[in-house]
Amino acid sequence: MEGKEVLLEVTADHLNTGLRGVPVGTCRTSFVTPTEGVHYCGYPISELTNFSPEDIVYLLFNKELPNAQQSADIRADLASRGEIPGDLEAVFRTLPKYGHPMDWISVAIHTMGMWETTGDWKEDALNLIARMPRVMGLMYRIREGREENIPADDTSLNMVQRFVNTIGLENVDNEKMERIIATYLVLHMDHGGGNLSTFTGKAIASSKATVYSAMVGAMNALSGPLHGRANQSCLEFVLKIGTSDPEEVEEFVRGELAAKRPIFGFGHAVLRTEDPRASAQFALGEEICPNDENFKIIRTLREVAPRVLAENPKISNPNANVDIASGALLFHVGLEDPTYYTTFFGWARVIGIGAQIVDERTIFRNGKGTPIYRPKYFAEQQTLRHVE
Ligand code: NMX
Ligand code: MLT
Repeated sequence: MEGKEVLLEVTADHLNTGLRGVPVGTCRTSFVTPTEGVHYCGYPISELTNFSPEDIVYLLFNKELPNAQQSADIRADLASRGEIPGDLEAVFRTLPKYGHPMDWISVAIHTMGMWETTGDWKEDALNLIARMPRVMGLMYRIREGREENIPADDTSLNMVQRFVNTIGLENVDNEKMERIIATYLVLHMDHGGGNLSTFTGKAIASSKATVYSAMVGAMNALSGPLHGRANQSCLEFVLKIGTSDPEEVEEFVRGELAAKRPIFGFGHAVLRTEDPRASAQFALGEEICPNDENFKIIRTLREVAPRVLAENPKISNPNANVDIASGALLFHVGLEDPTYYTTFFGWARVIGIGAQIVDERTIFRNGKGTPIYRPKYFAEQQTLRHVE
């Protein structure tokens, strides 16, 4: 986008709205429309759900889907970068086990940045992406106290298999787990330029802090209950509901609203229909676990909650968002503790945010990068005078 075209006349009503609707930049990796949701490099997400996570890494960094050779090359490239350049297991062993997994992930990313930062935006972003499967597996095992006999990282495996190999859960269907996690990653990698974690990461990187520092800030933004941690809360209340009976589910939803608690898994700042990422996960669930108890509950919630939320005209979108179904699917394949769910979101977002940081730092303004972020705030008194 170029030139002096007026994109938005900023009025006092735009203040204190969390920048809703205020354009602040351009994004090369993805955009979100209110009705079709996210598109990665022009492809609606509904067309991408069956691609491998590595192929979508390629897409977000290169803005085109890979051919067979490029697909093999990106897998080999990521595998070659997979080794963590320090003893992360030792660092994890020092962390409080009651600390939230998102905080463990932030510590891991920051520590890896101290061990090795090249200063090249793309190198650092790809290195970090390549190391995340091992980081995730180690974080899980050590925080859960399963510290013995951790298998070596096998970089001949793909990213999802490396995680599944490291976490080493017994009595689970690894193939199903790989399918659920691969789809999860593809659906969650990117969501336009303005979601809070992405925006935060790019804002930090605009000071020319490192990819690692920027990503830690992004993960911290994602860890909030209104953003990424909603997937944890969503399964927590699915477990609390404990029934798929529509009347009881409705009573639960009304009770939460009366207690002024959000109905997690519903609503969105931009979308005005059900999020296609939610629809894709419901379709996957109908295929692999239609009779799972939690899945049955979210199937009922999907029917009941939008109707109840729509009674409040303030709520712009009463429909299901991305977080409604992911927990039930992860639970089904043996990842039963919702406290960890936001880390999967974080793992996926490292990819989209990494690609967006690379674009902002190396492509925009003819390669100079966008300047340091510095929006304008009015003093409250100025605002009041302005409004009068
Ligand atoms: N449950 C209860 N209240 C809601 C909900 C909901 N699901 N959705 C919107 N509202 C309220 C919202 O809190 C706001 O109240 P107030 O004016 O008192 O601040 C009012 O309705 C208008 O909100 P909207 O303009 O419809 O939505 P907004 O853009 O402010 O917020 C969310 C978007 C996603 C933060 C909001 O829908 C929400 O809190 N949903 C539940 C939490 C959730 O599922 N978050 C995950 C979103 C996905 N992600 O990864 O970030
Ligand atoms: C996301 O995927 O980041 C969330 O849906 C939140 C958003 O887009 O604002």
